[in-house]
Amino acid sequence: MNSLLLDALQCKNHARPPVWLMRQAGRYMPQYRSLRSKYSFLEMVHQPELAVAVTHLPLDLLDVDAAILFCDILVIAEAFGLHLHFDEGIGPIIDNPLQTSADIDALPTPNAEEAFAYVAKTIRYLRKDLKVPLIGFSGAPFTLASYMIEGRSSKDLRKTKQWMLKDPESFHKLLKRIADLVVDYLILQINAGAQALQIFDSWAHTLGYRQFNEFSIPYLKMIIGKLPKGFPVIVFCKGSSLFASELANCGASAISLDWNGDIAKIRKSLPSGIALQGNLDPDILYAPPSVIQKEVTNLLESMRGDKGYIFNLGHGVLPDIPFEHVKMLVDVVKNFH
Ligand code: 1CP
Repeated sequence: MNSLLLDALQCKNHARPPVWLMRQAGRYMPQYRSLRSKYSFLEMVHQPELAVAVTHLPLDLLDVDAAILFCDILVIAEAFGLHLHFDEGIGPIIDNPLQTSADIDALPTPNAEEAFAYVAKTIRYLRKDLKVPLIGFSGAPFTLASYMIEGRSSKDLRKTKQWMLKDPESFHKLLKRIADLVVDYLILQINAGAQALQIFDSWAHTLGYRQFNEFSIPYLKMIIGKLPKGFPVIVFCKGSSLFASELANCGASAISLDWNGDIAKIRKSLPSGIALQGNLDPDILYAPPSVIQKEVTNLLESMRGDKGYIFNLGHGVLPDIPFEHVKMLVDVVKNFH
């Protein structure tokens, strides 16, 4: 059993850093595209046999040090009865986004065991033969609320921020409703066999410092506080280089850093005992192999000897990155001495 990731999450890894990548299973892989030509994205998420097969792709093709459950953060919105689909070239679309505080009051209280039985099944199948740790995950309340309000990807979250600023009370009510379901969902994943969890507050970087501390951090804290004590949790947001010290106080074992900050410098500013994951600019993977090799090596050198360092990108692998470039990145990390 490869325990590099779990060791690093405890800041006890004496070997080379573990490597896995956000969106390691995705469209940049010819094998993923081939499966995707037969099934919709949500079919692949909902059918445990398919989700297991896709989770395995990066293990078989890249030999990364961790598996991440193949699913999506937006299954939480779906469980709340919102009608979710993924359209070619657009991404996620919710046909009935939240528009008024009455819509929040009308949300059902989903039973996680029923709503996510397919996720538990996928995790149980995976754990039967995985040789690397399995990471489960969820979106964080602020990011999930933003999709539930915007109804699709948005760069500035204008509707969400207007709602948050005009009617903070009902916005908090929504965040709390989401947080409660996220807790049940993550506990279901732990009980099914997830060995670490990552919480994605991807769009929290749209918030200013005070709003981040009001609308993101308390919910991360609340969620992590309700998980079994000491269970390894990684928190990610874009903006994490800026908000690292706040994130270090929310009870997580690790912070996944975006690519804007100098990870070694950030390491020095944080209390000991917190692991750090990241933070190569995902666009570096467009560069020629010699540049990728140099950038990956520089990052590894800057964290040399750090017992709590996990190699990853600062955000997900982009769909049009050449597969061989990703393979090379993983090989460079695995051959680092
Ligand atoms: O068309 C396709 O084939 C689907 C592409 C795809 C994939 C492979 C989507 C649509 N989601 C996923 C899988 C996924 N999403 C994983 C699986 C495991 C892995 O990493 O290999 C994970 C962890 C996610 C998480 C996720 N989904 C996030 C958080 C991470 C991040 O990127 O910030 C977000 C924001 C989503 C929403 C989402 N899902 C898919 C799209 C296109 C989007 C929208 C992204 C956006 O708004 O820009």
